[in-house]
Amino acid sequence: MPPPPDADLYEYGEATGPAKTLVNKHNEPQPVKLYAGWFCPFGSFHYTPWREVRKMSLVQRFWTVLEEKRIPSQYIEVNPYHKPESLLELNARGLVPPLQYDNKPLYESSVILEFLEDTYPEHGPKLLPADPYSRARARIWIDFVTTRGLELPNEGEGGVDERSWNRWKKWLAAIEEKRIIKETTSENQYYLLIYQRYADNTAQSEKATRAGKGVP
Ligand SMILES: N[C@@H](CCC(=O)N[C@@H](CS)C(=O)NCC(=O)O)C(=O)O
Repeated sequence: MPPPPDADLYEYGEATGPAKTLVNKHNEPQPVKLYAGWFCPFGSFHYTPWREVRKMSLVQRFWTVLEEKRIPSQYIEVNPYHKPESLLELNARGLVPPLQYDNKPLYESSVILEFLEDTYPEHGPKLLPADPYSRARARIWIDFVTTRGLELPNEGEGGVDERSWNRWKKWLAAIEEKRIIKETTSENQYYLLIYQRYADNTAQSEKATRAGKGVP
Protein backbone atom coordinates (compact mmCIF):
# COMPACT_ATOMS: atom_id res chain seq x y z
CA MET A 1 0.00 0.00 0.00
CA PRO A 2 1.40 3.47 -0.85
CA PRO A 3 2.17 5.72 2.13
CA PRO A 4 -0.55 8.26 3.05
CA PRO A 5 -0.26 11.67 1.37
CA ASP A 6 2.29 13.91 3.04
CA ALA A 7 3.45 11.13 5.34
CA ASP A 8 6.95 12.57 5.11
CA LEU A 9 5.76 16.04 6.19
CA TYR A 10 5.79 15.00 9.76
CA GLU A 11 9.47 14.32 10.19
CA TYR A 12 9.59 16.00 13.56
CA GLY A 13 6.94 14.12 15.47
CA GLU A 14 6.47 16.00 18.73
CA ALA A 15 6.14 19.42 20.29
CA THR A 16 9.31 21.35 21.03
CA GLY A 17 10.26 24.39 23.11
CA PRO A 18 7.56 25.91 25.38
CA ALA A 19 4.86 23.59 24.00
CA LYS A 20 6.92 20.56 24.97
CA THR A 21 7.23 21.87 28.55
CA LEU A 22 3.44 22.13 28.75
CA VAL A 23 2.89 18.73 27.12
CA ASN A 24 5.07 17.19 29.84
CA LYS A 25 2.65 18.48 32.48
CA HIS A 26 -0.26 16.68 30.80
CA ASN A 27 0.94 13.10 30.55
CA GLU A 28 -1.33 11.67 33.24
CA PRO A 29 -4.61 9.97 32.20
CA GLN A 30 -7.67 12.25 32.49
CA PRO A 31 -11.32 11.95 31.37
CA VAL A 32 -10.62 14.73 28.83
CA LYS A 33 -8.05 13.69 26.25
CA LEU A 34 -6.78 16.03 23.57
CA TYR A 35 -5.42 14.16 20.55
CA ALA A 36 -3.10 16.69 19.02
CA GLY A 37 -0.69 17.28 16.21
CA TRP A 38 1.87 19.69 17.63
CA PHE A 39 2.11 21.66 14.36
CA CYS A 40 -1.56 22.62 14.17
CA PRO A 41 -1.59 26.17 15.44
CA PHE A 42 -4.13 28.66 16.71
CA GLY A 43 -3.52 30.93 13.77
CA SER A 44 -1.00 30.54 11.05
CA PHE A 45 1.34 33.09 12.47
CA HIS A 46 4.02 30.84 11.12
CA TYR A 47 2.84 31.47 7.57
CA THR A 48 4.52 34.86 7.70
CA PRO A 49 5.51 36.59 5.45
CA TRP A 50 2.33 35.43 3.70
CA ARG A 51 0.36 37.16 6.46
CA GLU A 52 -2.48 34.71 6.57
CA VAL A 53 -4.61 34.23 9.63
CA ARG A 54 -6.12 30.86 9.08
CA LYS A 55 -7.21 27.93 11.16
CA MET A 56 -7.93 30.06 14.20
CA SER A 57 -9.05 26.86 15.76
CA LEU A 58 -7.90 23.33 15.64
CA VAL A 59 -5.34 21.99 18.04
CA GLN A 60 -4.01 25.17 19.56
CA ARG A 61 -7.52 26.62 19.81
CA PHE A 62 -8.64 23.55 21.74
CA TRP A 63 -5.50 23.35 23.85
CA THR A 64 -5.49 27.03 24.89
CA VAL A 65 -9.12 26.76 25.97
CA LEU A 66 -8.39 23.70 28.11
CA GLU A 67 -5.57 25.63 29.75
CA GLU A 68 -7.42 28.93 30.17
CA LYS A 69 -10.41 27.15 31.67
CA ARG A 70 -8.16 24.98 33.84
CA ILE A 71 -9.87 21.78 32.72
CA PRO A 72 -7.70 18.78 33.68
CA SER A 73 -6.69 17.09 30.46
CA GLN A 74 -4.27 14.63 28.93
CA TYR A 75 -2.29 15.58 25.81
CA ILE A 76 -1.77 12.72 23.34
CA GLU A 77 0.40 13.36 20.29
CA VAL A 78 -0.92 11.72 17.14
CA ASN A 79 0.29 11.98 13.56
CA PRO A 80 -2.64 12.95 11.27
CA TYR A 81 -0.53 12.36 8.16
CA HIS A 82 -0.07 8.70 9.07
CA LYS A 83 -3.66 8.41 10.32
CA PRO A 84 -3.19 5.68 12.92
CA GLU A 85 -6.15 3.55 14.00
CA SER A 86 -6.29 5.41 17.35
CA LEU A 87 -7.09 8.61 15.41
CA LEU A 88 -9.48 7.09 12.87
CA GLU A 89 -11.51 5.54 15.69
CA LEU A 90 -12.16 9.04 17.04
CA ASN A 91 -12.56 10.88 13.74
CA ALA A 92 -13.09 8.82 10.58
CA ARG A 93 -11.63 11.67 8.51
CA GLY A 94 -8.38 11.35 10.39
CA LEU A 95 -8.09 15.05 11.19
CA VAL A 96 -6.81 16.46 14.45
CA PRO A 97 -7.86 17.57 17.01
CA PRO A 98 -10.41 15.04 18.22
CA LEU A 99 -11.47 15.02 21.86
CA GLN A 100 -12.03 11.87 23.83
CA TYR A 101 -14.34 12.46 26.76
CA ASP A 102 -15.09 9.58 29.11
CA ASN A 103 -14.04 7.27 26.27
CA LYS A 104 -16.48 8.91 23.83
CA PRO A 105 -15.20 10.64 20.67
CA LEU A 106 -15.92 14.18 19.50
CA TYR A 107 -14.37 16.19 16.68
CA GLU A 108 -14.53 19.56 14.91
CA SER A 109 -12.72 22.11 17.04
CA SER A 110 -15.59 24.66 17.21
CA VAL A 111 -18.02 21.95 18.32
CA ILE A 112 -15.54 20.72 20.91
CA LEU A 113 -15.16 24.19 22.39
CA GLU A 114 -18.90 24.63 22.81
CA PHE A 115 -19.05 21.17 24.36
CA LEU A 116 -16.39 22.16 26.92
CA GLU A 117 -18.23 25.42 27.65
CA ASP A 118 -21.47 23.47 28.33
CA THR A 119 -19.83 20.62 30.23
CA TYR A 120 -17.73 22.84 32.51
CA PRO A 121 -20.01 25.85 33.12
CA GLU A 122 -18.20 26.71 36.34
CA HIS A 123 -14.85 27.01 34.52
CA GLY A 124 -14.23 30.53 33.22
CA PRO A 125 -13.47 32.50 31.20
CA LYS A 126 -16.58 32.23 29.04
CA LEU A 127 -15.90 31.83 25.34
CA LEU A 128 -19.17 33.24 24.05
CA PRO A 129 -21.08 36.38 25.10
CA ALA A 130 -24.18 35.88 27.33
CA ASP A 131 -26.54 37.84 25.07
CA PRO A 132 -28.10 35.51 22.43
CA TYR A 133 -27.74 38.01 19.57
CA SER A 134 -24.06 38.62 20.35
CA ARG A 135 -23.52 34.85 20.59
CA ALA A 136 -25.07 34.39 17.17
CA ARG A 137 -22.83 37.12 15.73
CA ALA A 138 -19.78 35.54 17.35
CA ARG A 139 -20.69 32.19 15.77
CA ILE A 140 -20.87 33.77 12.32
CA TRP A 141 -17.30 34.98 12.73
CA ILE A 142 -16.09 31.71 14.24
CA ASP A 143 -17.47 29.83 11.26
CA PHE A 144 -16.07 32.32 8.78
CA VAL A 145 -12.57 32.27 10.19
CA THR A 146 -12.57 28.50 10.73
CA THR A 147 -13.70 27.58 7.25
CA ARG A 148 -12.34 30.39 5.11
CA GLY A 149 -9.60 32.15 7.03
CA LEU A 150 -8.56 35.74 6.60
CA GLU A 151 -5.75 37.23 4.62
CA LEU A 152 -4.57 40.44 6.19
CA PRO A 153 -3.66 43.11 3.63
CA ASN A 154 -0.43 45.01 3.97
CA GLU A 155 -0.50 48.41 5.66
CA GLY A 156 -2.38 50.92 3.50
CA GLU A 157 -3.75 48.26 1.12
CA GLY A 158 -7.03 47.58 2.94
CA GLY A 159 -9.09 50.01 0.84
CA VAL A 160 -12.38 51.12 2.40
CA ASP A 161 -11.93 48.46 5.08
CA GLU A 162 -8.54 49.71 6.24
CA ARG A 163 -9.86 50.58 9.72
CA SER A 164 -11.44 47.14 10.16
CA TRP A 165 -8.26 45.43 9.02
CA ASN A 166 -6.32 47.51 11.52
CA ARG A 167 -8.59 46.21 14.28
CA TRP A 168 -7.82 42.63 13.19
CA LYS A 169 -4.11 43.41 13.22
CA LYS A 170 -4.37 44.91 16.69
CA TRP A 171 -6.22 41.81 17.87
CA LEU A 172 -3.63 39.52 16.30
CA ALA A 173 -0.77 41.42 17.93
CA ALA A 174 -2.51 41.15 21.33
CA ILE A 175 -3.14 37.42 20.86
CA GLU A 176 0.47 36.75 19.94
CA GLU A 177 1.50 38.35 23.22
CA LYS A 178 -0.76 36.14 25.31
CA ARG A 179 1.06 33.86 27.70
CA ILE A 180 -0.97 30.79 26.80
CA ILE A 181 -0.32 31.22 23.08
CA LYS A 182 3.41 31.35 23.76
CA GLU A 183 3.22 28.35 26.08
CA THR A 184 1.41 26.21 23.49
CA THR A 185 3.75 27.14 20.64
CA SER A 186 6.64 25.00 19.45
CA GLU A 187 9.92 26.21 17.99
CA ASN A 188 9.50 28.16 14.79
CA GLN A 189 11.92 26.24 12.59
CA TYR A 190 9.82 23.08 12.80
CA TYR A 191 6.62 24.83 11.69
CA LEU A 192 8.44 26.26 8.71
CA LEU A 193 9.30 22.78 7.45
CA ILE A 194 5.60 21.96 7.26
CA TYR A 195 4.01 25.26 6.26
CA GLN A 196 6.44 25.98 3.47
CA ARG A 197 4.95 22.94 1.73
CA TYR A 198 1.42 24.32 2.07
CA ALA A 199 2.51 27.75 0.92
CA ASP A 200 4.17 26.23 -2.16
CA ASN A 201 0.99 24.26 -2.86
CA THR A 202 2.91 21.01 -3.02
CA ALA A 203 1.27 19.26 -0.04
CA GLN A 204 -1.20 16.45 -0.81
CA SER A 205 -3.21 15.78 2.35
CA GLU A 206 -6.94 16.47 2.62
CA LYS A 207 -6.52 19.92 4.07
CA ALA A 208 -3.83 20.93 1.66
CA THR A 209 -5.73 19.85 -1.43
CA ARG A 210 -8.82 21.85 -0.56
CA ALA A 211 -8.03 24.08 -3.56
CA GLY A 212 -8.71 27.31 -1.74
CA LYS A 213 -12.04 26.06 -0.40
CA GLY A 214 -11.16 26.56 3.27
CA VAL A 215 -10.21 24.05 5.90
CA PRO A 216 -12.27 20.85 6.07
N1 LIG B 1 -12.59 21.49 10.70
C1 LIG B 1 -11.60 20.72 11.41
C2 LIG B 1 -10.29 20.84 10.66
C3 LIG B 1 -9.17 19.97 11.24
C4 LIG B 1 -7.87 20.03 10.41
O1 LIG B 1 -7.82 20.57 9.31
N2 LIG B 1 -6.79 19.45 10.97
C5 LIG B 1 -5.52 19.35 10.25
C6 LIG B 1 -4.36 19.81 11.12
S1 LIG B 1 -4.40 21.55 11.50
C7 LIG B 1 -5.22 17.89 9.93
O2 LIG B 1 -5.56 17.00 10.69
N3 LIG B 1 -4.59 17.63 8.76
C8 LIG B 1 -4.27 16.31 8.28
C9 LIG B 1 -4.65 16.13 6.82
O3 LIG B 1 -4.96 17.15 6.17
O4 LIG B 1 -4.64 15.00 6.36
C10 LIG B 1 -11.50 21.26 12.86
O5 LIG B 1 -11.76 22.46 13.09
O6 LIG B 1 -11.23 20.45 13.79
